[in-house]
Amino acid sequence: MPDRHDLPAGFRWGVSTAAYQIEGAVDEDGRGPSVWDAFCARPGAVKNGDSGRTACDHYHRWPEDIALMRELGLDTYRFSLAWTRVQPTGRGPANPAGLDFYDRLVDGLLEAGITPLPTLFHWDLPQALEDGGGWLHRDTAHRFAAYAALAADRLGDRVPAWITLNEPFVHLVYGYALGIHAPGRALMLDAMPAAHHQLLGHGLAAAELRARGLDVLIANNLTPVRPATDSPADRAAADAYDTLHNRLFTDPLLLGRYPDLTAYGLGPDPDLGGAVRDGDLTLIHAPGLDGLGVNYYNPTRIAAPTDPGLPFAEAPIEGVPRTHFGWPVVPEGLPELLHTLQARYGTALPPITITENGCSTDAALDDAFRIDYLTAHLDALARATTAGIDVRGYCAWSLLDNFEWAEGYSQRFGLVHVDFATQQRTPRASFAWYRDLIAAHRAGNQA
Ligand code: IFM
Repeated sequence: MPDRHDLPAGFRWGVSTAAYQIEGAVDEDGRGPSVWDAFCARPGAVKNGDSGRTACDHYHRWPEDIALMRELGLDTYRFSLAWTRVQPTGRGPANPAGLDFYDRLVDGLLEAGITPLPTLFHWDLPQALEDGGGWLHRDTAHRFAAYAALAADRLGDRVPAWITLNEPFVHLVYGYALGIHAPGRALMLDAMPAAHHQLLGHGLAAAELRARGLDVLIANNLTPVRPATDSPADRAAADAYDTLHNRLFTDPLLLGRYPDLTAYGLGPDPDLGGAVRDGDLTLIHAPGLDGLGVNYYNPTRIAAPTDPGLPFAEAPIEGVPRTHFGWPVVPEGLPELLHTLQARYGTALPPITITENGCSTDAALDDAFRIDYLTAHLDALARATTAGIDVRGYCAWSLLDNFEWAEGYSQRFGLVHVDFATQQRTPRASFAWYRDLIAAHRAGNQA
């Protein structure tokens, strides 16, 4: 049975983070407010009233964090740029001091032998753009492309590949449909224009990146969807959920069309609340993708709806371990998902990078749970690559304990423990495990 040591030669090892979750320094060097600054200020929005105001203070401690990455022996560091450092209001000329930070970070990474893999948007929209409608408003897509161009102009000489958006599905549903993430809008299906405008922003930004000779990826949260039973009603509900979670973003990107959203009352050829205009799907599809980022955490079990407003209901997954967050641990869901993508998209599927995978644990340094979690997922991934799925790399979520959005600092995903009172970083047992795995895999492939 293949295991993690059988991942292909040249496989690239990494970790992932995101700007608002680690940087802190929200008022420094001209950074403007983002939707997450505003959301955290709303009473009751984030557990314990936490915010990313200081987070891991990575803005000042990045040399120490790069030293940790160097010790891990990483090939890749996936991080995100805070749009409001580059453009404090989301429009207009670049703020040089904001770009200087990423310039230093990129140089530091390269000096440590680590390839920077930036994400342009990991949910921290400039508040000024949100005030004008945010992703519900078409102009935000054009603003995003202009920001991408500014970032690429400054960093593109050293950064070969860029991820446009992180998890547009989660941003759509949590941020615009349910309101449990910033910007905190609870619009349910009226949120659909925010799906289309994110994709349009991706397409326009991708064209800017391509014009500069840069590679383009997008990262989404994907999940294998399992019907709760074999009944026709549960299977239909699972199909409906799969369409929303997995196909709403991936079909336009890879096939140039939206999936049939009849189950949501939006029709077989949906215009997403009137947002889709002639030529948009070409703009989204035409730039092509050099890679698909897959963020995998768990499968989803779906039953027939109990709430008449939605065509599905989530059912619990029983009999498996659970992370500190309560998420089910199902490593075989990862190859299941990758085989589904392969079957669904065939030759349209670009090479895959696992851009996030990991678990939250308690604060302990001895995180055997995380080691078991990562081992099982990487073993499962190796079964998929051995079966012919083209996966080029893996980024563990996350390097550091960090600000876990609405959960504040209560969920710790780090290979490295962070004491948020002192900012002391202490590598956990999983850190040494990951370092040794990377070294062993590399040595095995050099032999
Ligand atoms: O922390 C998040 C990250 O920002 C996006 N993907 C899932 C992670 C864990 O919830």
